Amino acid sequence: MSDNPNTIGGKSFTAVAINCASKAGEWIKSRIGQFAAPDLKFSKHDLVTEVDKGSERLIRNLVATHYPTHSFLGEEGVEPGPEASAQSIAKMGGSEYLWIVDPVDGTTNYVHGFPFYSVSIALAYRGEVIVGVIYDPSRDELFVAEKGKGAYVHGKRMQVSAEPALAQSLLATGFPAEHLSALPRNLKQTLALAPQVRNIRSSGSAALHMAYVAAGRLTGFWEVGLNAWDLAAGALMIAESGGIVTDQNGHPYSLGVRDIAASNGLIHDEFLKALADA
Ligand code: 2AM
Ligand code: CA
Repeated sequence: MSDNPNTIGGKSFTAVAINCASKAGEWIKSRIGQFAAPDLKFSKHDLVTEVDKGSERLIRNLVATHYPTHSFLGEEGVEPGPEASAQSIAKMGGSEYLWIVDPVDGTTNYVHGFPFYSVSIALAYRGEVIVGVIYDPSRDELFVAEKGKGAYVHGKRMQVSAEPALAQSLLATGFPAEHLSALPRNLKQTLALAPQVRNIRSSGSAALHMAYVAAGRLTGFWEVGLNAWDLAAGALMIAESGGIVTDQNGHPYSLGVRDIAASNGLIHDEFLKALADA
């Protein structure tokens, strides 16, 4: 191992994460035409699962080539459902080095050809995120954050937005797939927040929404029932861009957080209160 804890064999963790995200992103994009076939409707799930799985395999293999001893948590390696997701984080969150990967964040968009999806890759050291990379292949935008070193898009330092209050805010959310408790909660929150803010977007990729908060394009983002692979990279990015990321009770972000509230910091108290009052 080299003297610098961020490098093994000369290649930095961040360089490997960037390489993985851009390779996977280009590959996903190259496959998009294949879903325009008429059999889309009947085999949608399988086809998408194949792309998701292929992207995850690519990233997993690349990470293992550089860091064979590191742990790996990918969305496609975990059984569906909140219990399995929470368990996997509880089990793996304490690993020395843990790569946390969403090989396609925004799968529904991807299937429909709506160009808002991403590859999200985080590296945690003993439970703390130290590298976060989110790649948007549709716009060829790469968002990169390193713990203590800032966050960048197109090599330019990111900074959260300056809106001082909800009244000036552009927020984003996601409508949860779980319709018994998460969706009704989100809808109540949306109903409560909509009249208080400039507007609300729901663009379908939690990771990209997080990157947009870091870049100052959104004032804040909230969602119910997400997983570490949707959030870990973006959470570091927002923190390194001067924003705040907590759960919806105001506890600081950690890998187990599922109900997220992220903002430029200036609106955070007001944002949390509005969510709690909903
Ligand atoms: P995905 O595309 O990787 O599944 C959209 O609101 C966000 O919610 C996306 O980031 C999406 O990630 C995530 N998402 C979609 N279905 C989900 C589910 N069943 N449980 C948790 N998150 C989900
Ligand atoms: Ca996914």
